Amino acid sequence: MKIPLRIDPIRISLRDQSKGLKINHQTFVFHHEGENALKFQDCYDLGAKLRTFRDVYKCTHKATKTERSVKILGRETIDRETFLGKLAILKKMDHPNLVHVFESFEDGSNYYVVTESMAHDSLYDAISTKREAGVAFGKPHVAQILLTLLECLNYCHSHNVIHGNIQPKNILVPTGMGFDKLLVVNFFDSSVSLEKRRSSGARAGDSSDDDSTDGTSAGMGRTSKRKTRFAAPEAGADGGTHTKSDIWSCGVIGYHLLTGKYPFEKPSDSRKPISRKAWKGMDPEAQEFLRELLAFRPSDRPPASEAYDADWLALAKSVEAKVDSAMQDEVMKSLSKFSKKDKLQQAVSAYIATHLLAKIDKEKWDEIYRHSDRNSDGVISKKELLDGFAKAGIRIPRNEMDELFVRLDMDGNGVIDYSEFLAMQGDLVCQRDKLRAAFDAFDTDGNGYIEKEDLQVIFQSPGEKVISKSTAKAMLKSADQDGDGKLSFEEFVVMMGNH
Ligand SMILES: [Ca+2]
Ligand SMILES: [Ca+2]
Ligand SMILES: [Ca+2]
Repeated sequence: MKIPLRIDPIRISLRDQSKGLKINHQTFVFHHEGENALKFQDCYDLGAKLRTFRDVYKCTHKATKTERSVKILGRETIDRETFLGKLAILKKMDHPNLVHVFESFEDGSNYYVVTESMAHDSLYDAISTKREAGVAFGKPHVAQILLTLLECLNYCHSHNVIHGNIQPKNILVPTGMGFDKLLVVNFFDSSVSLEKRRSSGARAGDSSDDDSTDGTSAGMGRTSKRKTRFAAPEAGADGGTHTKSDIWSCGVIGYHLLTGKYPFEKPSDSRKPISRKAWKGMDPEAQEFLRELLAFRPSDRPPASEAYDADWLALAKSVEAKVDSAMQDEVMKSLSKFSKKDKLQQAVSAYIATHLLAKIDKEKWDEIYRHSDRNSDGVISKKELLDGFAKAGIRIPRNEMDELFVRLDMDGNGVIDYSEFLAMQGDLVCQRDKLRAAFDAFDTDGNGYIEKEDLQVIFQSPGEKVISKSTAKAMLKSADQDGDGKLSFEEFVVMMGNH
């Protein structure tokens, strides 16, 4: 018997019917609330609690049998507005080193945030495992961890998000993978959206001459905790509220990984200058780099966009995974030939890229994405794409390039985002088992065909008109080979193969 998947309606504007559908990584991320909404328990089997987190559990998505993680927050621990604010931050993030959110729920007692699986090693466990496997953990690995962290923070900060609680506990490494695949997690406890603070007239925390050390929290319903050893001097017990507080935390992590010690005895000592003794024995290059990150005044610390360029981090190169250049050329070639997909193909590709790929599926593609993102801001610009083409020996006339870029940039925000990049990789998204799961998701009533009515369910935004039957019909038309007005699985596979 088919377990109904019931994708909830897509929250996008349909003013222009199917032409106006903008599909991006948030397209299928729903918040289920209200009496008739799906409940977490309808869709997931709850598993064991994850060791490293207070409130994160394993869970299995019933419909696709995939393993995910869920953070469960009691309603009494966070007010609803705060919860939705944090959720909005998480949903906005689309980066290889950040976990993807699938959906969220609320019921009478809890909030549930379902993400890709977080059942990974903690940073320290990953280091021990590597050591036990005979890998000499040393400066290049520390450099790789810091480089990846800073790149990831550069993405967050350039999207106006402060993590606020960067510490080893909140860094995971998928088993068997390099530190460049680490995941920065736990945005819920501490993250701050600068946009929100700016719009509410609060003082923005990232202005470079703002040396506020009062550590006022942005009123995000935090519970009081003890300040950690990784927290910046200006941070309160609830975390940093300044982009530069994240930078400081990277400095402490680097210091700790290199020396096994902390630059201070007690967290409260971070308000005093670091003693000269603390730097003894560290090589001068590492010292110079870490001293900058650990500058007392936030304005004296470099922003993430500069910090990751530091000479010392070049050490990471020796342990970086080699990008498979043949595969990279292949990816570039397929991008250069990327033809306009219709909305249904785009939607299916986006669904697979965001919902059905595990970290291990994406490993090689992540490397190419990262490699193509020359300035490490987490997105691929037109210029970076051109450079990638040039490297692969592909020449594209300027006017064609503009057209191509419009096709590639599915949501029209002017850059190629991580999920867009993945969705465009036919070899990645068109594996048969993935196609099967996507077909089942789009066949909302489980009758074995994707029909107009299924699309009306899928492409429906709350409060807006359902797409018309004729629009839905038109969306099916090009793939409907036998003309019966609906798509069988085989027709669906052929449609997805046309890339
Ligand atoms: Ca870039
Ligand atoms: Ca885009
Ligand atoms: Ca159907």
